[in-house]
Amino acid sequence: LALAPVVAPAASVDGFAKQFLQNLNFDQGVTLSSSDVNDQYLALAYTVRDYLMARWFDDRAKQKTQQAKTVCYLSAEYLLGRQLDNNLLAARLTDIATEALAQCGIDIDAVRAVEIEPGLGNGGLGRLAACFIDSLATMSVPTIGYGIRYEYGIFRQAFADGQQVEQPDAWLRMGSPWDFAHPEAAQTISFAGHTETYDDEGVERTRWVPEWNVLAVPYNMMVPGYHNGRVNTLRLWRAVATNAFDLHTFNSGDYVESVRAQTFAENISKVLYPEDSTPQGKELRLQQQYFFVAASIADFIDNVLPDDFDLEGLPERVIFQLNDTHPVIGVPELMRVLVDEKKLEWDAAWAITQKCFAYTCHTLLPEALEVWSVDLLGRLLPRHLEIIYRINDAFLLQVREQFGDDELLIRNMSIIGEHPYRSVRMAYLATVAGSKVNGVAELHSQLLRDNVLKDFATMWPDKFTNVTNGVTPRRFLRLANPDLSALITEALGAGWTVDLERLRGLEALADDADFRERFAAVKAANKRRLSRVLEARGDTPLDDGHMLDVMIKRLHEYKRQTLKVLHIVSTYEGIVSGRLDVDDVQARTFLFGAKAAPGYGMAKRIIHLINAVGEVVSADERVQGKLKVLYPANYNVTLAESIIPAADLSEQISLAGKEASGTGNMKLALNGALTIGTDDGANVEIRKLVGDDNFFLFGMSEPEVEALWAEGYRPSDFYQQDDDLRRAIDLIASGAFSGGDRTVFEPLVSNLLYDDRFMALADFRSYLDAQDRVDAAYADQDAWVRAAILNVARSGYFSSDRAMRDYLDRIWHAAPVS
Ligand code: 26V
Repeated sequence: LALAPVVAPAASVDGFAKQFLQNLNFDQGVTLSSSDVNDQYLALAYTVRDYLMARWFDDRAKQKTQQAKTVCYLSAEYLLGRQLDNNLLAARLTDIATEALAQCGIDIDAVRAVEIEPGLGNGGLGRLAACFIDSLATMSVPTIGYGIRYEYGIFRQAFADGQQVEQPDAWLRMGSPWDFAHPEAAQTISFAGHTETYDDEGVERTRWVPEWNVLAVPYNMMVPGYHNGRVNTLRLWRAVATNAFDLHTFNSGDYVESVRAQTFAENISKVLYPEDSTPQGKELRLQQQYFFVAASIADFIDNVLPDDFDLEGLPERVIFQLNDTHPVIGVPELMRVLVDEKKLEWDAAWAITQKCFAYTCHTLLPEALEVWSVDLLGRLLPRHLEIIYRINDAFLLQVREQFGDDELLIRNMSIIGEHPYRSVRMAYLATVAGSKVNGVAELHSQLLRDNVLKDFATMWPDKFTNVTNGVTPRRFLRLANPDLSALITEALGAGWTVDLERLRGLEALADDADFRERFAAVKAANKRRLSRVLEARGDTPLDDGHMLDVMIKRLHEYKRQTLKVLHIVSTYEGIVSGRLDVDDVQARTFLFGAKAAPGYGMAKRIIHLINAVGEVVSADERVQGKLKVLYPANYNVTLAESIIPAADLSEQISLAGKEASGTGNMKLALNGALTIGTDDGANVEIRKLVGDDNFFLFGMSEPEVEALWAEGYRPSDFYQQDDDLRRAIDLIASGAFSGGDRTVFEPLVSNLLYDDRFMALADFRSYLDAQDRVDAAYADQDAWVRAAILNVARSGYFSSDRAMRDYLDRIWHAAPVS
């Protein structure tokens, strides 16, 4: 009996209903009539799981026996979004489940709505990881996503008087049906202590004598491929104390002290990105990173590889992809495992390690490049610091061999920085150790080679490559935009979901008036759907006939939400001063979605400004309802799925050279929004593909930005020389949006006038001109819809399936298994 294969329940409405009711009774412990919607959600999730389970067992068993190379994606973030719909779709169960629940008298939409999304990421980087594991499963590539099971994900954002307040994201509160805890497979992860040498049968070796341990308990989640029966694994680690509870102390009455160890250990996976401005915060962050990476490497070697595997062969069996620098401590960790534990020679271990890692860089901002103080790293991971020093010594020797004794170059390239304090530069460590280093869009990869990692690119030109980001068409087109999906399928057949270049077939239809009409009807329906979603959240619904102009992304100065605000204020000022005839103004709704880092003061002021401007502009009768500003709180993946299909205009307005790629830009173009954007990140590639006629380009190019910096940028000059700009800024400064109080936005205004690191004022005129072109284009609805269709037709390149093929061919040298 133990050998009997696990079989999925019958894939019929009756089979599904039976399984669902069983799960409701025996797992949730309720009857249908006594169940509430959360019981129903959980039972439905269990049922979907039941269908996927047999395939999951199968794929995991094969992983051990097959010789295939496994992609281990190491990421501190996975911004998964809701799971139910995605998994129903992957398993072809959507219709069956809908019907089965209807037979039980349950509306599946109501059940869908109660799912709390796991927000285990901050933004683009975390969502990218989620898109990648979806594509890898859909392409049947053996993959394990490794990360952290944060108890609290990205904070919930609320507004109080227009200002952001953060609330904890207790996403596990109502149960977590999609993951499976395996406490029996826990790894012990060590910290601190010291190192010592010892004699190992005549060989001098080093060992680490740690001071304390925690347990890393794996939680497995299914990652089903789309319609291919493959189920990969996302393995997230939770920290648990080794000896949680001190009974003796408890009995003596010190209840707090008795659970101290538990609290301390469990803090490691407590919350996503805890504030890292304090030393304690920094230390916790490094603990998190080492915790999940060490657990993942040990797990792969102990549990995924066959027993007695010869580690010389490791590079044929695994690639550890480093999603930014967060997992880079895995490099010295693998060295430690190979040298100290498995007793390989240093050089052999280093040869293996270099082949097993590849590194993706996701930023160009110097302040976002991670460094760890030698002091902290040496205290928390003393053996790893020694290993890093040794890697660096060998590396710098190599630099001297190749470039001579150029001390300045040595100092610039050293993995150890000296100023303002001795630190380990994690991006450099990753670059030295990785077999490949990639940026995430063409421009970004070029700037990495030319600036950030220039000397490394000179040393190892072949190490550097580009893989332009992508997004999963399953979640961001098929699921988020069912009506457009149906229209596309009707026109092109169903294959586009896994072969997005097929969207090219829509180009011909852009000239078909009947198709344009149907496409426009879909957009209108999506706006009505978004409007209902907003209303249900307690937000303002949309007005009919408005262009929907969206800026949805994290709040950061380099992304320039302020530039968007200046456009709104300028238009508003034009109307109220009478210089603009309100009848000539295109009705627009400006929709923002953005969270600011809790400790990022300026970003929070910008949120306050958006809300303040929105309140005044939306309500002013002189505007006659022509301009509306909406800022629904707590923008997340779920809300994005409603906004993106409804959008007309996509704001991608970062200062050129600052946005590594962007992925929201891709999702919006794919759903038929036209982009107004700078030549930055993947915008460059979007514009090339969709064509200049279907994209509103503005602003300085990256070389122009450099030139203006070199010449000396004085934002106040732009303020003086541009009447519209001056009037917009003066209006903000006057207190018009702060009840007459001029102090509220004063820091923001002086920052713009005297600092403006991201050159909003320099690009203002060009931006306004581009917005005029947008208005003119929107006035010709037929031409606009044509351009929107062409955006969809030409965005197939931005599928994360294509991105995965690029990684497989050029970086991982791995392949799908049949
Ligand atoms: C982090 C920090 C932390 C310190 C303060 C400033 C700052 C600024 C940015 C970041 C983000 C770094 C990593 C990241 O999330 N990059 C994003 O990755 C996306 C996926 O590749 C890409 O589309 C975005 O353009 C990029 O910002």
